[in-house]
Amino acid sequence: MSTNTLPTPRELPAAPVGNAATASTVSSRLDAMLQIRAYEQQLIVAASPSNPGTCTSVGQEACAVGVVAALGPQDKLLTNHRSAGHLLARGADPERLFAEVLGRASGYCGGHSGSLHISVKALGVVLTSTIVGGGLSLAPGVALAQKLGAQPEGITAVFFGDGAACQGIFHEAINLAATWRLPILFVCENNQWQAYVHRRETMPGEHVADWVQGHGLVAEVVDGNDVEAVHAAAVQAVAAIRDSGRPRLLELTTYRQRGHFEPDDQAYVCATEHAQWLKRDPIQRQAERLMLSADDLARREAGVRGAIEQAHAAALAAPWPQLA
Ligand SMILES: Cc1ncc(C[n+]2csc(CCOP(=O)(O)OP(=O)(O)O)c2C)c(N)n1
Ligand SMILES: [Mg+2]
Repeated sequence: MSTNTLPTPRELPAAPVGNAATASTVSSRLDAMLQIRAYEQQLIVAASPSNPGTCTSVGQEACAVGVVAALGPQDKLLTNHRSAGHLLARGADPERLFAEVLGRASGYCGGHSGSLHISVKALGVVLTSTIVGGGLSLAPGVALAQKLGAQPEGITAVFFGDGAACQGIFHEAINLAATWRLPILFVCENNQWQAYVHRRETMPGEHVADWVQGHGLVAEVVDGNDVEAVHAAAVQAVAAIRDSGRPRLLELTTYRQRGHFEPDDQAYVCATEHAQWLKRDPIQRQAERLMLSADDLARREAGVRGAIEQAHAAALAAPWPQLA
């Protein structure tokens, strides 16, 4: 982890052991990632066949858990089409998320959103945007409202992908945030893929963080598959934004383990690169940090999976919305 130094994913160091986090927070962050993984696996296996199109964040759970845990209740959050992890990390109820995806009345948006447009006012989740860069277009407005309104102590966190960063709106949002001194945490989950296109084909270098220095933003590249590294960087960035009122960018280097959406056979993916990234799985690394045996991890996974299966079953039994 270093400011604006740009290691390639394969050069990133192994997860540090014995950092400032206590064993119980390390353990609870593992559980939070397991919950996201179990929720998305349940969607893949049980929900997606009849509701195709879901975009999962399998392999990117550390980004969601590490960043969202650094935010306070007064902060706002905007997310993109891979939003389940961000929502669950923010405390969303898996049953209501399933209900939303399944079009049930008890879903967070009354079943009208599906997975791609969820907002949860009570959690400060302003928007899930399926329009790539949609969150970036709105984040300056949300942060300006916070700054001028009743929440001057709040900040806005906006999650977006490397593909969104290749759009013009990214540069507009960064420009406005820097010029107007808006309290925004830009979180780029650089997962190497932009739908079916590898980021090598659309980016001049490996990292988005390089592009914002001209606007005077502090930008940091972090190992996005190490939840403790992500969390430490996010805590620091959030504190600096609150203190200075100025925006910052975190670029989380990670990998989309599954396809663009479900189903997707990933025939276009390089098997070697995919295999290398599987070895950097964020859940596995956190389990290693806790020195869990394979059996211990399997037991924890099973416990989380049981709760997720129950949530899915309850959502399936929930009523459909009334037609107006
Ligand atoms: C404005 C716009 N253009 C294209 C699309 C189709 N599309 C959906 S996701 C996506 C890739 C986005 O890549 P990235 O921002 O890196 O996010 P990731 O899917 O990797 O999480 C594309 C091209 C869209 N939804 N909106
Ligand atoms: Mg991407």
